[in-house]
Amino acid sequence: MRIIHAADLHIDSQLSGLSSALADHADADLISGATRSAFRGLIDWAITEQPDALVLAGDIFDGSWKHTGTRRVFVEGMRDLADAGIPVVMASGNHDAASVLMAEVIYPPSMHVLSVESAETLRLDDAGLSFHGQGYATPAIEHSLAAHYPLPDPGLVNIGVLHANVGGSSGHDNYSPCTADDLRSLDYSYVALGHVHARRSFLDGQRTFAAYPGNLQGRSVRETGPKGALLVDLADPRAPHVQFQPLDVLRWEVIEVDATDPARPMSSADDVLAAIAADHQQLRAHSGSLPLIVRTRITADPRLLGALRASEELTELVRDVVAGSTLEKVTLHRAPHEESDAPVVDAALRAELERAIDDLAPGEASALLTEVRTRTQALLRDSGVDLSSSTALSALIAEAGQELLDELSAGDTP
Ligand SMILES: [Mn+2]
Repeated sequence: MRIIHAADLHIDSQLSGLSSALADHADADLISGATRSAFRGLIDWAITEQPDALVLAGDIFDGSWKHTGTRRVFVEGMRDLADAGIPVVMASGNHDAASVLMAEVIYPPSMHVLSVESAETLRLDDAGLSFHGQGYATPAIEHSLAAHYPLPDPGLVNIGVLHANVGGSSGHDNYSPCTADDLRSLDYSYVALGHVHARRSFLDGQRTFAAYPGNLQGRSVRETGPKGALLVDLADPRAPHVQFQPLDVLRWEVIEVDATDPARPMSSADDVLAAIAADHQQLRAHSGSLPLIVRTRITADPRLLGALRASEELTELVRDVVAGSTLEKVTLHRAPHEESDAPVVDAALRAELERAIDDLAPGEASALLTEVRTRTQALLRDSGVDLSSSTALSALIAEAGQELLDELSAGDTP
């Protein structure tokens, strides 16, 4: 008895943080179709594996926008699974709550969408499986859905389907909040989770009782490493065996180079480039032929940092040493001072700030641009600061945000 568990497919959502220059990139089609291709990969893999069911734990779609292509691709996948005799059990999440796409699709009868009204039980008697779950009626569910999930069905293998933030994971909206203990006390064999985009298993001793598969395809530099789905073997219902299958069609990675690391001293831009080249080689060795999108994050002392900042061609030089992969961005960071190396900003806050800066740069820049332009026209006329495009403004915002982070992190007292 086996199921495949996937979540957070966000079909047809676009990868973020890639500049418009990528439009002529060799992999442009691959990049724009990545979430869709990964979905197709999931369907093909399921047909090969022949599980007793495919479980989709929410955020299958990115939103309720009307995009006939998305619907067609999804329905084709569902029909192919139906032809292969594989039932699908799915629940909506915050992104596809009461989605137009969900409502208007005519599903094959082997596909089951769990109710958004109340917790529902769906029995696949032939397979000996009982699924319990509830989807999102509205995008923001602030109470715990799991609190109302039913008792396990005696004599069947019980599986929960839940889109929720377990344990208050930061960086994800705190929807349908619950604890790992809440899930364990449901007394199911396995709870198929969705919402948090990083893969994670919840263990009771050696026993996995719940897991997030993570999203199917990384979509930004915050979603790094292999992405895919889980094959859950329930031959022993008290000890599910969970195996990860990568299904991403391209992969995000961050190359971190610390020029102040005593184990790897670097004193020049050339040293830094050599270190990036070596780390990139390592990454390539682990990812086979899969296309990579990389950010390089360079930490250095003020002297070397100054030299790197002064180099107008740094980005191009880095692009050359990571040839074969797509360079998303190069970020520069000042190393903490030795005298006062306790950062002013702790790691969690730093991550929040970095996320805010990343999010602001591409999306919200144009509204901000209009505002800034009107208010600073006279002031900036002779400053050489270019606010004529949202790309230029985005770069400025990212740079300013980075400077702010460096100042806060360095623990520097004037
Ligand atoms: Mn979600």
